[in-house]
Amino acid sequence: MEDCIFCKIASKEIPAKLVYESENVVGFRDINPQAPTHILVVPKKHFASLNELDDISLMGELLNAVKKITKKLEIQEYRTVINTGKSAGQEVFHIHIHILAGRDMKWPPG
Ligand code: DGP
Repeated sequence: MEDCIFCKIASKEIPAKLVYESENVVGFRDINPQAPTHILVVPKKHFASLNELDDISLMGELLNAVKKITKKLEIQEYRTVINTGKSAGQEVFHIHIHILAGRDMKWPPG
């Protein structure tokens, strides 16, 4: 999608620190990390949020990518977050799973 920053990262139009790539999914380091390790996992195809993502197989691929990335980075304890909608904290409207690790997490999240 035009003017979508994560579409541009997925297509390598703009650079990012990639940690994972498969046919349909990329994982890269967050530009503004909120933990010592902060990775974003996104589908290459544009879906604005979880509300628009209707491909069950791709949902599985995204979670599988989380498992592959955490295994590769030797992370055993981590938090995954999907912000859906503005009030939930979503700023980039291309669905992404945050992987946060390397510090103690609070619950409930703010
Ligand atoms: P969210 O608030 O859930 O929409 O998270 C968006 C995240 O995307 C936020 O943690 C910062 C990150 N981000 C925004 N723009 C860029 C970018 O150009 N490159 C990278 N690597 N991360 C970005």
